[in-house]
Amino acid sequence: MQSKKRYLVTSALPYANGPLHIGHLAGAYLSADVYVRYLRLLGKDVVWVCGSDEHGAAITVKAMKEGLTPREIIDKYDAMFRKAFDGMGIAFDIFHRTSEPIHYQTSQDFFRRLHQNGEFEVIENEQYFDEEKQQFLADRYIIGTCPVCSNPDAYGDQCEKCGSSLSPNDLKPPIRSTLSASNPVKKPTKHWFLKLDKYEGWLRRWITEGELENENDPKIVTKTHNPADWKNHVMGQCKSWLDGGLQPRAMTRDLDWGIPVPPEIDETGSKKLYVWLDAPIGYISATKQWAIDKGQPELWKDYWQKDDTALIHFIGKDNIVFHCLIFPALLREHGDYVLPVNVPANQFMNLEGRKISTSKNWAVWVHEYLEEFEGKQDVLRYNMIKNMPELQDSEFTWKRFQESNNNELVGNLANFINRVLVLTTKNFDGKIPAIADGVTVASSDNAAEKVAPSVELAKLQAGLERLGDFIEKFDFRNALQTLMDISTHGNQFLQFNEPWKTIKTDRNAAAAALNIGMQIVAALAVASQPFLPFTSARLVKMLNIKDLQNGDWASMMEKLRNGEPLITEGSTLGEAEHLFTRIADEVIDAQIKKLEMTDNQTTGGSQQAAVEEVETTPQYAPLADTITYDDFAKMDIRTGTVLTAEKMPKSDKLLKLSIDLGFETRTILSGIAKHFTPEEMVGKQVVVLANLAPRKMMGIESNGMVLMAENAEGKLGLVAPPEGWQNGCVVK
Ligand code: B3M
Ligand code: ZN
Repeated sequence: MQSKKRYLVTSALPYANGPLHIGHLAGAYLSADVYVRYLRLLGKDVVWVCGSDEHGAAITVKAMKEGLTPREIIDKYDAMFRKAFDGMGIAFDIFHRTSEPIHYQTSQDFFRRLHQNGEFEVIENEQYFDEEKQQFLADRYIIGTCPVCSNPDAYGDQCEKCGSSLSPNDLKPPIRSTLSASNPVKKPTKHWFLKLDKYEGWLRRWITEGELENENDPKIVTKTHNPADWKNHVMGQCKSWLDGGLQPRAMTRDLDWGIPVPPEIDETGSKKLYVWLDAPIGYISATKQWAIDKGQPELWKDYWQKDDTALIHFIGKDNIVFHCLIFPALLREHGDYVLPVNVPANQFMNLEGRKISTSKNWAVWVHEYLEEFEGKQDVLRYNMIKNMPELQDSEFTWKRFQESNNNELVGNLANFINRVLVLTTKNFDGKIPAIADGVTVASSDNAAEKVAPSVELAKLQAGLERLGDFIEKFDFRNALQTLMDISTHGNQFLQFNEPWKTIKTDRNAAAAALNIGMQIVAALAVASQPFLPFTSARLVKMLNIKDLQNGDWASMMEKLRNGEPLITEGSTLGEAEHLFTRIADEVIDAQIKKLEMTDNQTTGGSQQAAVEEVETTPQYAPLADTITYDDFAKMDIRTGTVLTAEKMPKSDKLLKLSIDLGFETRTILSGIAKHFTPEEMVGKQVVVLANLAPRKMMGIESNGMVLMAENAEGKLGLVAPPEGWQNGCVVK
């Protein structure tokens, strides 16, 4: 956990040019919501800001399309955002707007200060100009061929097909204007460029080593963060940008819509601030507004200017360079601002095998979900968190949505809670029963064993600690799994004790089992809140305990550490109701049909189109650092055949393989148990890194590594030698 005094959490400001879809939720919002809710329950000082991003060509393009003014567009989508976030229980401290006067002022002041500090270089260069429309073209208005994936319809700022960030000069011909049918020409224009190249040195040291030199005295170095805490794909993108060499970057644009460059700096009066300059400053103006609303207008400074603040940016992977390089450079060169301690960017969530696409209407829209699945916000939240694209792109499918609702939320969580509550209500008059002498648990050989209640409470404590650790590491998927494991344990405990039977034969035993069951339910009421806040609130009512407050997680852990119960005997329960209900096939089929219909309208409905899109839009891991041939030649890679394969006891990841390398037989432990059964592996030809230093895992020495290819979904495939090749051949 960050040992900082206070937290400032930001979520990417969504462009107010379209409604929210599940990809947004899974990216920068639900992740931050889980994190912030948890911090609040720990009693931490945290402010979470967000707002609408209302400038840039993203807005004007949409306005043109809908035949509305930019103002009408931003008002429309800003209002929709507020409703959708609110409906999903995404609880920012403030949701602001970049069209607010306080934001104009903050952004212009920021620009002025950078100008005074001499951080800009005014450069005249050639830019695309639409002669028919008599205007310079924003990057978004220029279309050409993507240099990375050859998509012929890439925009001048980004290719929506492969996600690469681009600039107009990267595009290959034919270059087109979206404003008219004409081909744009290049014309000189003048802009203010941030000297990013000058900051490369400190940016690299800061990001990759977590060290920041004092600007006046380079001998004074501050430790800022542990680089190992940053996600690999985030670090990888930063390094590849740094290795590519940073270039000066224009911070102004020739546009009608946007924040004017301060008039005393731009004598033409026509230049606007680059949207990627003003948008992240939106985090600052949002914090200012939050402080004003709180009646303490100076309070924002604590969060932005004091070193004991942990600033954390939640974003999607397409925004990494702006949050890890450009905005930090702006903050530091402006002076008086903290830098982020982490930027836990998520990757993208796909939908039913294809990239989510607003323009093609291939999406699950949050406002529609809220209408069609009334009261089921937590089902979507559960699904999104379970499939959060934390390290890799992930996928949402309606079938899996249904399965996880029916099997996990109904079958596990709701079932456990309902059984405990109903049995207690029925047999103990709705009051938490007492434990007379110990509780019965399963011993290691599954026999009944009587233990002190504190033994069960200690298990609960350990589970909750594990859960919290996962959240602190931004590993929300495993955190959610741990929550469900606690519920699974509760079900197993009930099943073992069978209080519905013992109530007739041994009332004390039934009482003890239900008391422990209630402790687990009480823990779930708190621990589910970051993930399933609506469920948690209902559970609180059913338990008849007071509404959750900041710090409740901390006091829960304190009680457990002291061996005290979370809910005391004799307290009266509220009324039990079902927390989740099954979702029928028809409901799911209707959603799938709805998607197929948009598909028909936009692509002519061919299944082939769907397949093609997946196949042509793979996501690539960032390229590793360059090595020399000598580095490569150090590796001794051989062909081999798997002779035996078995599961390692107590491990769900490892398979123990014996592999014939021709000249000898090796034992290798391979982390592939989730991908291959032992039976599948026996007889397979494989490629082995044969001179890897031996490593002991779970008491067994592993001698080498079996090579695998990993695809975008995280699936592993064997790398195989040509069929029938003998074992022991050198791969080079
Ligand atoms: N509006 C891009 C996006 O919506 C952009 C984020 C701004 S964060 C300061 O993905
Ligand atoms: Zn591309």
